[in-house]
Amino acid sequence: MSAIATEKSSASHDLRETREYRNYINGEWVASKSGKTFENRNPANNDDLVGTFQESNADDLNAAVDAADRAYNAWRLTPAPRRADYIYRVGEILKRDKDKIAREMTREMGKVLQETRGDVQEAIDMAYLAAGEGRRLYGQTTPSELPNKFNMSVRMPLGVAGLITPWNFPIAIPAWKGMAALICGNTVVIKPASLTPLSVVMLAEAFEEAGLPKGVWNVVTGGGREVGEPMIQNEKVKVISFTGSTEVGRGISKMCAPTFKHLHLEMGGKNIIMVMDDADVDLAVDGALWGAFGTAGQRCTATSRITVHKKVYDEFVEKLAKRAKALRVGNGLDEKTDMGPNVSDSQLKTVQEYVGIGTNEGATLVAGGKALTDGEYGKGFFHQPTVFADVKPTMRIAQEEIFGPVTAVMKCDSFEEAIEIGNGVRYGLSSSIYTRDINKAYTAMRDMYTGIFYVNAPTIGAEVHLPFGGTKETGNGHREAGVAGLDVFSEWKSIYVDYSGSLQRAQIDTEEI
Ligand code: UN1
Repeated sequence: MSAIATEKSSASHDLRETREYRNYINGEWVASKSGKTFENRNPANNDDLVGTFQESNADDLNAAVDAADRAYNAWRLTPAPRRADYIYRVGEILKRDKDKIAREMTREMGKVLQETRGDVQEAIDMAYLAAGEGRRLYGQTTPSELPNKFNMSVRMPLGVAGLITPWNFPIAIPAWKGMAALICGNTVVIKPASLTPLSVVMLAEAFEEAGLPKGVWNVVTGGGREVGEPMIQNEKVKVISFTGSTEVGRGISKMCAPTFKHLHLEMGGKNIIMVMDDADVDLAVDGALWGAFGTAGQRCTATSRITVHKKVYDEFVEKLAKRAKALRVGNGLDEKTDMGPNVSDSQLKTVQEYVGIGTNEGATLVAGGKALTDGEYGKGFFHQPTVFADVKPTMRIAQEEIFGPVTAVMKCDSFEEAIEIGNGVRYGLSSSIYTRDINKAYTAMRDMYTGIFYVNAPTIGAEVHLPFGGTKETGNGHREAGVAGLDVFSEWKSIYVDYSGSLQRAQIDTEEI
């Protein structure tokens, strides 16, 4: 309980006063036409009201889309290096305010300060990456098959980009999506998760301070039904980028299909660490602990499965359980806390439900397994870091995304079996191997069908300059961040310039050899 007891002293400074926040539409902070607001409370302490936010409706959303649509032409025609200047400036502002923003984010969604600082850092990294792209946005130039003809391809923007963002990376993911959209020349309307609207408001404040032209970046808070669906249905919105559950993503996919609206989906994961018999076991335990319990397991990339070679299985399980039990759970604003709360009561309930499912399926609980409710814990949504051992790959806890501090350890007999278990789920986001055998590392690198793969590191920790996303039911073939992320927010235009002064017919007027 020590982490909780000291919370007040460190949490009391530097936080914002509770107040009502508004939507950001056409460069103005405006109230919803609904006249309604919703509350956002600290998941570590429900007495702490972070703020109230607009419970917006379709009218608000459509007003934001109209503003973004009106701003589009001028923004599209602004040279990309100039667009980059604004984004770079946002990076500088975020850097200046990193600690302040991180504190608000911890208060808003619970993860520990080190991690919310990392979240803001990821947005800063993305700002610099996107700003750099302003001077690249490379297309191709190619020779033509005909004389006196010039061929090239260029990226063109799509128009208004609609972003629906999650609560687990409240600023990093809006930055991945939004900055890539902006640098390509799109304007943006963003609907943040209702559990973390303040982080996206803070990002909008940074864009406002950077002097971004009115209407280029708009924020509308509210529910999926009331704001998200009208966004998907609005024909002026040319691309939707969504991060969230596979279930919701499937629904969005259906809504976009009739009009062929461009859609980028980043959804569930059931990521695995594979520990081989030649691994550095202590290093693997370090990785598993961080991968499973960082962000209280609430990352798409969280290590929710581990398979361990039978020769080192007992040692690994014993060490992991011991370390998991020693983690200090508490308010993330306290620097001594290792793991914060679940983001909401419903997430906590899901975790509890899965602990029940795992127990009934016959897995062995070797660490945790309980919600924390004593004293100050009772004001939040805390759960113990939980490790199940003796899990079978077919069990639900080894197949379904839990999105909480629960990991499932399975024994395997061989490298080949590890790969089979690893690929034996419907998701394909991230996977990892711990081994000292370079041949095994490379074979796994080739054979694991996931969008992200790590060697001797856990399943979390992607950097912004490489593509982020996954295979199978994790995604729909797109990636965000990196240069690949630009593909979501641009279309290719191939251009042929014939300066021969005569009609030259491709495929016909070429000389045969
Ligand atoms: C997510 O889990 O949704 O790779 C994003 C990572 C972070 C991003 C995670 N950089 O774990």
